[in-house]
Amino acid sequence: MSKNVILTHGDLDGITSGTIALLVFPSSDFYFTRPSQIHQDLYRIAKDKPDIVHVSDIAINSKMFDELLRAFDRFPESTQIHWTDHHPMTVKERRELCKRANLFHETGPCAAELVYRKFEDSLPEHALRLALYGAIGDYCDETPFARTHFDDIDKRTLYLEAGILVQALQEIDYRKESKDLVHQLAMGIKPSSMDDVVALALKATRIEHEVFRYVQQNARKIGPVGYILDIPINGYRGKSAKFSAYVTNSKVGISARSSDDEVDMSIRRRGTKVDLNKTLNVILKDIEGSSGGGHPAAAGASLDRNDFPRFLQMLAEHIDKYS
Ligand SMILES: [Mn+2]
Repeated sequence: MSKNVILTHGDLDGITSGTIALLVFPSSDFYFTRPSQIHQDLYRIAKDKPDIVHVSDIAINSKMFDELLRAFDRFPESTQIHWTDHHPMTVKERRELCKRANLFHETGPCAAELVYRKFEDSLPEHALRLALYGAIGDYCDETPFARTHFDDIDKRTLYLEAGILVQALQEIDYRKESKDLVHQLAMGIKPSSMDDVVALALKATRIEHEVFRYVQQNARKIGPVGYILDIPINGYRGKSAKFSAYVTNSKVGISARSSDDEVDMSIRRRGTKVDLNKTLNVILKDIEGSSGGGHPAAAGASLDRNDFPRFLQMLAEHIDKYS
């Protein structure tokens, strides 16, 4: 039986890049995944011997890379694997991926832009808007591609439509409701016409303003690093990381959530060119059991709860030295 599978990330760039892939390969099975779990999903999917597998917006998790290559080996030769992504990867990772997958990789544009450009000739007109929503969602809206098309369509309207999605996604459980969203977007329905999504977006926006006030009153600062620990609401992590940099007048902001034995955090930079992905690669090497990475401007990490103060100290010293 012929079968196609799409795997993508749960944020807006993931949703839009996956939806564009769905327009290229209609009636594919659609799954959300993440860097730490992609190899397991591929293992599972390989059993069905699909014709096509399309992966987008999934960063390479260096610690899991060998597992990923082993998962590739489980597919029959006949399976075509497309891998489209914009997260940093090493030369070696790129070379290994190319051996088995049809790789389209650039840093700079969002994944949705890349999937759109790869399949442009076989896409309906409304796919372009999806690519631009993805660009806005991932702050990748200054590429030549994005600039050109923002000029073609009224960009203020595009930002409203994309903004509705960005905000609503703060309140949507991506494993459940996001699949409906994908199918509506694939049909060309505009976010402003999705009543439930609009209502969630407004609710999320009001919550966000409260989160800002909370961060303003509770953020702390160590040198050039502002941080907030355990905001009293789920989600809003990237946003509260940004806010904590701003309200403490810092170069880096962190929003951290602690559980019994672990701290998990989102990290953002502010007014500095320091590469957070590279910084984490350096610092986390010295912290056993930690993991993390992402983009130069936006990253995440998780580590043992007891290591959090030491991590903050190391990060502060590193930022002082390299920015
Ligand atoms: Mn992305």
